[in-house]
Amino acid sequence: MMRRIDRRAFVKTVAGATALASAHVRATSADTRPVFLPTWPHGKLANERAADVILSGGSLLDAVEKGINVPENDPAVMSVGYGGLPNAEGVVELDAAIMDGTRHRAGAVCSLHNIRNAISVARQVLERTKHTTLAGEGAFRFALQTGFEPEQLLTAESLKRWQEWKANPKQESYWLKPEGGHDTIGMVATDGKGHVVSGCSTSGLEWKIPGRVGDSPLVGCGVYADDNVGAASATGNGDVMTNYCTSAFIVHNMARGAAPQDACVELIEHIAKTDPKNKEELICVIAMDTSGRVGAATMNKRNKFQFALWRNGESHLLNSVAVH
Ligand code: SD4
Repeated sequence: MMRRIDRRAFVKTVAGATALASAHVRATSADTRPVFLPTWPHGKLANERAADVILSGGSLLDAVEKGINVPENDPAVMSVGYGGLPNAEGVVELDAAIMDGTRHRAGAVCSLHNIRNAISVARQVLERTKHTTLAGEGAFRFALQTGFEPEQLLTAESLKRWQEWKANPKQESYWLKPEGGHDTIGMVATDGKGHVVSGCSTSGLEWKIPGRVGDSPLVGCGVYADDNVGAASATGNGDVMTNYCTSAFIVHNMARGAAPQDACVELIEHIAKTDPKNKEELICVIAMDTSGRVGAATMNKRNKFQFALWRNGESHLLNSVAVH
């Protein structure tokens, strides 16, 4: 086994990532245990919660939902749930989706306000309605009907940041050009028995035009899961990624035989090829097949992308391969 420091440097290369993926093939071919793979460093705490849920008898959907609730509840994570940075009018609008690979069905909410656990509202859409996606006021009223408590999602810190942005005469806005930080949580997971789930939750791009919906709550973009193949999720500039149906693209690549790592890299290369300007964008994806092999890729070295891998009780924060 490589020491962790060597391993992290190693996976920065395509060769390293490919070898890492192969190692996961070997590690999981006889494995019937769960695997969780969320985006960004806050994914580590999400993994701990997800693992607790599944190891104490909860379903994989429960585990992914409860795992994603962790950054949603954490005001220090300023792109998800409570404390997420607001839109241009100072209103926090959340997007989330969860997809069940067994039923090939998702639940999703877009532009949800005043409810912190958007992924849990998305889960209720999946479990209690014949719809897939609810948006805006309808999503909010549905959340109230299904027992969620309304609350102010702005914290003192996120309000201050919005006021500073508003007061800045040189403020960047989406009428001009996208800009900003990211830390959406996307999570793909398997129960180790061939079942996969994909979940994603975000407050979207800060200072977005009110009503803007990103990739995260869109089936095939922020989430995709199919128990015949695997699952994928995404984080980064959703205004670009939505145009590529990122998660469906990756899962369809895997269906044609690509390993999760190769499927992620192929998607990134496709995005760069169709428009070379996209090489500058933050575009990050994660994937897992039904045997627990994993993949992750980001567009460029400028934007470092980390993901948290939980397997066999061990959790590691790993650096994704940068394709360009
Ligand atoms: C969006 N993809 O709304 C999300 C933002 C994100 O890390 O992933 N940030 O475009």
